[in-house]
Amino acid sequence: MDRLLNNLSIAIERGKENQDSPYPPDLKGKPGAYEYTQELLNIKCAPDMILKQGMMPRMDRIGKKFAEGKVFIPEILIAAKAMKAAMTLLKPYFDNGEVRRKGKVIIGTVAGDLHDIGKNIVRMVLEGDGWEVFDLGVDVNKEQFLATLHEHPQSIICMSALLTTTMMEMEKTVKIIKQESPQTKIYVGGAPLTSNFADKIGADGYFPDPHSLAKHLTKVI
Ligand code: B12
Repeated sequence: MDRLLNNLSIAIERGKENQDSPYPPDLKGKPGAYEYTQELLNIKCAPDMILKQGMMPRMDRIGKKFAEGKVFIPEILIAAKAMKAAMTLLKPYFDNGEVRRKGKVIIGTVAGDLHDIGKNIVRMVLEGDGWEVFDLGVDVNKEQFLATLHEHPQSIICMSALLTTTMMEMEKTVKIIKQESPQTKIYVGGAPLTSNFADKIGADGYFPDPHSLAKHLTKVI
């Protein structure tokens, strides 16, 4: 079992999705994250153990390296893709409550803004870190954030903005959410943002990258 868990974590770090995936070339034809996860489930390894020991540590390592500038966006996206392939097999166990998630996160790029590359990375890293994430996509207005919060009242909200003009939309969204639900935590990110800006608009924090957000969330839950 340990060998399979280790192989799974290597497949995730190296971005080997499944046996058919051509990348990385030196692992061509070899099993990937999907097959190792299936094998682990076949030998009755607990889904929770697969997530916590086979998947999360390596995603965490990649997140750290990314924050330190030692790996770049393609590596994160490739690893997240492998993680996603493996997660399709674990999803039924999450859905039936056999594996506990850390909590719920609602994420979106704010109204008027179509940039979603960074937001998608944040989503993938949080999913990989054990959160259930509701991704509302791009151009999300305050009413959409609020409506989803009504559906999932215990959620944390994460907003992304890449344009100086749409940063202002964040302010309006934070205001309306905090008016209705002052206890809801709201975190913001995106290249033009700063901690000062987050304070000014009443958000609970700004994080420059998904890893620092994930680390913070794990501390506060
Ligand atoms: C790719 C891109 C586009 C693509 C977007 C494709 C897509 N699907 O996202 C397209 C071509 C569509 C586009 C369009 C436009 N763009 Co553009 N775009 C960029 C570009 C080159 C890269 C952005 C990016 O993806 N970066 C990589 C990601 C990974 O980084 P990131 O988004 O910052 O995310 C990281 C962190 O910020 C953080 N993060 C992000 N969100 C969140 C959220 C939370 C909660 C947390 C914790 C962290 C976090 O984590 C991520 C990973 O570390 C930037 C320039 C640049 N170098 O940044 C310009 C840029 C953002 N665009 C710009 C502009 C002006 C536009 C347009 C208005 C251009 C035009 N005239 O049409 C339109 C606007 C469209 C719209 N309404 O949104 C300007 C913004 C200037 C400003 N100050 O407002 C920039 C800075 C370019 C420039 N130098 O002028 N763009």
